[in-house]
Parts: sequence; structure tokens; C-alpha cells
Amino acid sequence: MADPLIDTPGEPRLRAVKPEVTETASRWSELATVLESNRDKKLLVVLVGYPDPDNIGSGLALQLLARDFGIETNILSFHEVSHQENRALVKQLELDIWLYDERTDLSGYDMYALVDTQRSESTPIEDDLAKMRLVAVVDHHKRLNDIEADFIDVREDAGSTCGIFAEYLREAFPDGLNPNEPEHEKLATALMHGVRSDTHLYLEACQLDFIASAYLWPAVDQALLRKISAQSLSPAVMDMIQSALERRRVYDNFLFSDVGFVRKENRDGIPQAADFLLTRSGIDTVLVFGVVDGRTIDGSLRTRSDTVNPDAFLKKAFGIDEERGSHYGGGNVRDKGAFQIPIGFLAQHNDREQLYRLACEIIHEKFLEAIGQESTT
Ligand SMILES: [Mn+2]
Repeated sequence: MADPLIDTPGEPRLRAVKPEVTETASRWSELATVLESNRDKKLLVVLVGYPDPDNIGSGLALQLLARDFGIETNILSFHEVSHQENRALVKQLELDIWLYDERTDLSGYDMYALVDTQRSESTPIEDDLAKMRLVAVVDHHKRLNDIEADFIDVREDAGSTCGIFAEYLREAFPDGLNPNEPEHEKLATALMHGVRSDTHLYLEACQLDFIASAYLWPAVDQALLRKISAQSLSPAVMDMIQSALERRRVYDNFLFSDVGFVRKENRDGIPQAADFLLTRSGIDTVLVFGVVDGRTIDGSLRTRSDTVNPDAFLKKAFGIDEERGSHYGGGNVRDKGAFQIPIGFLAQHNDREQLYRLACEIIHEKFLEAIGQESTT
């Protein structure tokens, strides 16, 4: 069947799309070759960090693509799905995401894949992973460390990893996903949600994300997509936004704030608070952090500045974790980034408030240094 997105003779105006399409074919066939050489094995998709629409959708896409090679794929997460939208995604689509605990049995897996992850965080299964083969890395984040895998497709200019997977699907299913097949409909809906959510509803999208959406659209369950993307804020997240508002400090067009102690399941309120504060006029860059489960300082950076590069900003501000040999944080080129700093030994301190003040001071100081301001406290 003719692909409406590929030019046909006599329609030169569509020609601009062609180079990307040609390259796509080779990327997918490369990945297909890797999958073929691992036929009938079991694949573990490791979601490092918090599950979000882009990494969940990407994991599902890889699962479906690998199935054609007799590969059984499980998606493993280390954190409970926390953002209200993501919970709705998992619940409404009845997704099967495996949540790690000490009893998780990884025997039987000799290969794994990483999707949509900077891998800035180490996982509790590092020893198991060391024994497995890393077969695929598909991502749009800047790499924090060098990585070796059988197949690597990292495109920093892509708005979403789901968009990259939609490209592979276009090669694997050139006639489109089938809306009458529940698995296809689920996948199309999840990928569409991933693209929308990672591109700020297409404001940060690139051509790849639009082509992906055009391809996915016929198989998307629109009513469900609307339901997933219109979830209301949980009271805990709303309280976090309130704390962030109350504690905000403004330096020119920078805003710095924190949300206090946060339970792991509410951790996604941190980026949401940052998103909200960024809507204040006169502000173009926001950093919000909180202490998660008393163990790590988690922060989010949001910017619409032309000059702030979140990845460079966070790497400069917080530097390198010597122990792991990687940066505490990083981000994409355009608009967001995150960092996580373990509190480690100090977490045993029984005066939580004092511990918090200390953390707050350090982060504040690093932030001021990064924006070139002197500390006034
Ligand atoms: Mn992403």
C-alpha cells in the first residue's frame, strides 16, 4: 500500500520527508537483525527512573516488535507509577508493568534493553544486568555515559522516544497499526500519549513526532486518550505545588523553590510544581526540588529561556558523582532536566528539619553559582 508520507512521482513538494524515511528503513532493519539473532529468547526492558508516558510507550512498542521474533518481553520498573496521568495510562490500557521487589526473579533473562533513559540512576539489579547482554538502547536524551549495545539509536533532536519507535513500526507495519486489534490500539494510544506528553503537546515536537502521530492516529482510541490526558491533580501534588509557591525565591528571571519531604509515590509532583511555576510571567527558568523518602534530593529544571541548556546547566551546577562516575543530573537540549543526589550516610540524622535545611542550602548555593549570583544568606 502506498505510504501517504512518502513522496510519489510528480509530487516534489513532499520530497523533503524522503531522506528521513530512507534512514529509518536502515535503523529498523538493523534492530530487526539484532532481534532476529536473539530469536526465542527473553528480553527485559529496564525502565530506569520513574515510569512516564514516553518510556512506557517505548517499552510497549519494543515488546510488540520483538514478539514477531518469538521474543517474550517484560517491562521492569523500580518505582511505582506515580503521576496521575501515568496511573491512568497503566490502568485504562491494562498495561502489564512489572514492579521490582526483592523477590523479582530475573533468571531466564540473558538480554536487556534501555528505552528513553539517561540512566543517571543506578538500579537495584546492577549485578544481574552485568551478566546480561545489552541488546538495544533507544533514546532521545543526551548520553550521560558511554554505552555499548548491539543496537543504539539515540537522537537528541527527537521530541520523544515514542516517535522513534513509531518510525520502526512504520517499517514493520507499513499498512498501519490495526485499530481492530486490541494490542495495536493499546500501543497506538500509549505511543500517542507518549509523544504528546514529551513534546508539551507538540510545542517541542519535531518532524519525527508529527510523522509518528500521523501514522499512529488511525489506530488511536481517541476517547481513551482524552481520558488519560485529562486526569485531575491528586491532593498531595496540589499541596506540593502550594509549598513550592510559598517557598519560591526569584532571581531575575530564575525561580528557585522546594517542596519539602516527599513520599516516593508523590515524587512526580516535583516536575509538576516546576511546570506550574514556569507559567509565572517574567520567569523563564525554574528549579524545584524535594527530599524523596528521606534518601535522595530529587529536582526538576524547566526552562523556556533561549540561553539556558538544561543538560549543561545541571551538569555544571551539581557536577559528578565520583562514586558512580556519572553526573548527578542532566536533561535535554531544550526545555527540561532532572537531578538526583543521594543523601547517603547523612540520612541517618534524626533531626529531619536540620537535614532539610542543610540540603536546601547546598542546592540553593549550587543554583546561585550556576546562574552567576552571589548567595545573600
Ligand atoms: Mn522521553
